[in-house]
Amino acid sequence: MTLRPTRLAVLAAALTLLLTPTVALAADEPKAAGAEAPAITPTPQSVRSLDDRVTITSTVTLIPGESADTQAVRVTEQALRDAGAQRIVHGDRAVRDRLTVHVGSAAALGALTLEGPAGLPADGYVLGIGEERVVLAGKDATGTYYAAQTLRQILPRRDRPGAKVGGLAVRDWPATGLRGVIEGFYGTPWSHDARLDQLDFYGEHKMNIYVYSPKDDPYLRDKWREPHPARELAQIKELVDRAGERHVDFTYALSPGLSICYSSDADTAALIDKFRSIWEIGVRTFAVPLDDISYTSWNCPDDQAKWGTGGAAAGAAQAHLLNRVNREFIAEHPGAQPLQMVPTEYYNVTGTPYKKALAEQLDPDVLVEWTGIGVIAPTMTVAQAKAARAVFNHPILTWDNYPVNDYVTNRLLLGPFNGREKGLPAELAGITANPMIQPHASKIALFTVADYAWNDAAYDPRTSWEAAVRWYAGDDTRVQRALRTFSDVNYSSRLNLQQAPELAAAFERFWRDGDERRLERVLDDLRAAPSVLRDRLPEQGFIDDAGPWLDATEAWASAARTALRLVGEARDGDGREAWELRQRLPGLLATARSFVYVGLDGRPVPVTVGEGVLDVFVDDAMAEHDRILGVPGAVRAASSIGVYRDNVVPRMIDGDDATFYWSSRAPAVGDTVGVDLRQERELRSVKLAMGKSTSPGDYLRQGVLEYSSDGASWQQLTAFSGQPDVTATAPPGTTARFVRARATAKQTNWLVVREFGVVTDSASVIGDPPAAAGSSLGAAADGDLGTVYRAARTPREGEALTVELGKQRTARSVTVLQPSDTAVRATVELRGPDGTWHRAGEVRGPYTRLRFGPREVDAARLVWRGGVPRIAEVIVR
Ligand code: LOG
Repeated sequence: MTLRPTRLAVLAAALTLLLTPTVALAADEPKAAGAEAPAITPTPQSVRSLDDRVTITSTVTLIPGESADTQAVRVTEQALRDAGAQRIVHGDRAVRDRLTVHVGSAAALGALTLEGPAGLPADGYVLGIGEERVVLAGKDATGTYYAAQTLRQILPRRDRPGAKVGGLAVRDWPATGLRGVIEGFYGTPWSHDARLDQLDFYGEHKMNIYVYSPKDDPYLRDKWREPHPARELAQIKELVDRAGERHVDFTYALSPGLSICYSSDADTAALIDKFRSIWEIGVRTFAVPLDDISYTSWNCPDDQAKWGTGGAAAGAAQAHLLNRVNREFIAEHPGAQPLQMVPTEYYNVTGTPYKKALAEQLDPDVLVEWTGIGVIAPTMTVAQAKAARAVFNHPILTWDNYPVNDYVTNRLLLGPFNGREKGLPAELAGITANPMIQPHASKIALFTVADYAWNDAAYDPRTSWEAAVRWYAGDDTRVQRALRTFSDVNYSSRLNLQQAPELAAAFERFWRDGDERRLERVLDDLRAAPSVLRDRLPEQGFIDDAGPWLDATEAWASAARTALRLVGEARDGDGREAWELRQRLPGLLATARSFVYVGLDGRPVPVTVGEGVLDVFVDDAMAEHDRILGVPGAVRAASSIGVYRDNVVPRMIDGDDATFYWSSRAPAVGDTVGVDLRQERELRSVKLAMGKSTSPGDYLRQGVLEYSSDGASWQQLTAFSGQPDVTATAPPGTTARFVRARATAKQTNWLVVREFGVVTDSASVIGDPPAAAGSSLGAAADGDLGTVYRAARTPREGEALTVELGKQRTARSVTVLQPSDTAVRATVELRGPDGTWHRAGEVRGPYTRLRFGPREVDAARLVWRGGVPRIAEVIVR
């Protein structure tokens, strides 16, 4: 019988740990500047230093005991060699002046007066160091193996004998029985080498289960009846062997739900036969996932005849199949572990006929996998786990959908496991985490999963994440910094809402205190991080995994760095340099957005890093430049709904009817899409073009068009229903800064907006030459530095471009901005109250700023003197 640690014991253990912040290091280990002491991970339940120390002697006697297997011995020997031992001699008694290492012997703890592992849960262990001995004593063979892993982490790294190791007592056990990973995502399955590497990693981090269930391996789902090709089977066998060596239960999962006939003897036999063939290669743990299938339609008429329809029928049919597997296969194979299953309703704890049928009819020893409340559960609580156990009436194994990214393939999820309540592991049969498509990049999050699953009481997401980054980066502090910086911009998920918490804080601080130098260092580090990682990260697989994200990070950092310089120059009054920098931003942003991930379907997906932080900083920097220049800035589009794929919100104001914004769900009452004109303008008309030929139904079925001056109180322009194209004309004199469409009914279709066109008083720019195609006269004075008036031809004698200000104002300057590669010459003139024009100066070069004493003006004009005009903005202030 195993003893579960009481909550109190766990707390006491956590306290012990808090009081011993840096556990166990070589007593004479010179600490490298900035380097952390080697940490035991996952965080052990209790660690106590003993008032003694041992020496790693040149020859070490190793005495294998009752719970030592070859792997525990192998890991121990390697750790001793790495610590400077030159010869390891197996024996059965201690030899004077030599360090003695007992592997798998509880009795040998006696000399250290340490309590043995008998009272610990499975996989627990005691590790004692002192009295010229090291004792590794597992509750079982896995426990001893874990003791060896802990020893490996605490011994120093030396190339000759003599290192002193501080006395130590570790008493350690896991918070839950099963801890590991379910390769259960859609998309490119992990490679064979990546899986082997993962199994090593699990063993080192005391994870003991790997579920082999990639959705896109045809032999596990679509073609579940067919045998694996010989080569693949040989690879599975290699994985099974490796898993065994790492004390990991290799779990073979077969998902027949897409085509199985539950009542068919032949299908049941096919399933069991396949399991049998897998048993032959050494697998002892099996699963039948039935997620992501339809249970409202059967695959054969016999099932309908036997069970009828509905959830209860589906539950009964699934229980029938699973019980047959359980009785005819699992029970018939001594040594088989409990069968696991994923129910079709895996994502909540709502009582339903389906769950009731499973609860009542499925054999009680089958483990039920559950993702928490929601497919990607932001939080998981003890109460929810209790409710899951109650509603399914079975032991619960969580299928935790973190850090899986198959639903956001544009993202890497490098933040910690978070939002899982303390005490949860004790309610569960175990925890399996569904990882990213990228195996190496998954290790940061999985490190934290292992830490939580082993010792939730001591778990702190942020601390664990920092430890994960240090561990993965290795000893080089520069690499540690680079990995931390990179992980920070890939941090957020549904479990960690804040993206780039450290970078966001640095930006916030900059906007508060204006310390450009400090932020410069942060951004320089961010820009350098990808190349530091490429050159020096020990695990190159990460570099392959993260390729496009590394590229994007470098490019975003360059854009942000330029944006920062822009703010600096603008604030220092160097308008010319600021304009020069400003013009580089669109290109830098385009590059930053150009890197793609290509998945199994071959579709390139633009990757994102630091979204909502880096992009917002660049926007804010441009807005600051706008503010200093005195322009309102580009019209902005907004939606209260997310974005489907790369059909981003700005596409509804790009003037291109072929591109569109596509929502990531159906609009609910109150959802809005709209534009911010950035200043109060005279509103003429609104034209909303929704739907598209390939999804004509994706439009707002019922809604209202509204406008507002402050974004808080809104006036209705018109109401609409049942039409994908909506136009409305504003009553004369209407002014607004914000215009939006608001849903007034719930609907099932998603939303496509091709264009959200708002026509404002645009008669403010007149003159010649006319604008070239794709450009407009208005672009010269629309408050948006990103749009350019491009003349269709060379001006004729006397032609001019006139900007009407609409009313008289006191002006002190005119600024004329041209794209840097333009060299048009023009005379700037201002119209005074008497209607006559007065020369203010000449336009020369991309940036012209003419200053004068306060003058009343109501218009400005550029009288062309040579070149083909291209004007980004004329600003009268
Ligand atoms: C799938 C899983 C997928 C995950 C995240 C379960 C039980 N099944 O909605 O294969 O990786 O969501 O996209 C799932 O979670 N279904």
